[in-house]
Amino acid sequence: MKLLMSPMSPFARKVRIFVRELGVAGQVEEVNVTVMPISVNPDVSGRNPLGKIPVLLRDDGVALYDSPVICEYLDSLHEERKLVPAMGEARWTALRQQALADGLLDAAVLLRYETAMRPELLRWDKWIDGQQAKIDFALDAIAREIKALDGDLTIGGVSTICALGYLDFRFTSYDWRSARPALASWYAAQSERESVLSTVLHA
Ligand SMILES: N[C@@H](CCC(=O)N[C@@H](CS)C(=O)NCC(=O)O)C(=O)O
Repeated sequence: MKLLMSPMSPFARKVRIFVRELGVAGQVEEVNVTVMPISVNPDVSGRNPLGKIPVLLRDDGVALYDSPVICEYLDSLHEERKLVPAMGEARWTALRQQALADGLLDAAVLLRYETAMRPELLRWDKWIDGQQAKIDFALDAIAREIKALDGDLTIGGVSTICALGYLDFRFTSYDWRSARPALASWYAAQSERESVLSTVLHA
C-alpha cells in the first residue's frame, strides 16, 4: 500500500503513527506529495477529489481517505488489540476524542493558511480570532477530560498527539501548556513513544 503524505501534515501523521503502533509500517510506503488549498495537484486530486492528504492507495487500486477512514481500515486488517475500539462506550469515547482533536486541527490548519498564505492586506482579524477561539476551547475540553486519555493508546490519543504536535510545529510562541499542566505532562509522556518520535513534523 502507498500513503500519500507530507512530513508537515498532522492528518497524515495520524496514519503514520497508527501504522507504527500496529507494527505494519513495513506494508505502507510513504510517498511525499505537495498540496495547497489554492492549487490542484493531479496526483492527489485524481485519487481524492478533495485534493487533501492523507490518501491510502490500496494494492487493489482503491483510494481511501480521510484519516479516520484510513485508520479504521488499517485497524480492520489485524486481530490484535484494536486502536479504534470495536464497540461499547470505549468506542464512542475514542471517536469523540478523535473528532475533537481533528476539529482543533481543522481550525489550526485554516489559521495557518490564513496567516501564512493569504496576502496580508486580505487577512481578516475576526476570522483569525474565531479559529483561535475554537483551538482554545478544544484544548480546554481535552484538558478537562484528560483522565479519559489514560490507559492504552487509541485513535483518540493518536489524534490528540497530532493536534498538540501541530501547535508546537506551526505556532511556536503559543503557550498552550501553562494553563493545562496535566495535558502537558500527558503529551510529554506520549512524545517518548517510538511512533511519535519517528514522525515529528518538519519542513
Ligand atoms: N479531514 C481530513 C483533513 C485532511 C487535511 O486537511 N489535510 C491537509 C493537510 S494537513 C490538506 O490536504 N490540505 C490541502 C487543502 O486543503 O487543499 C483528514 O482527516 O484526513
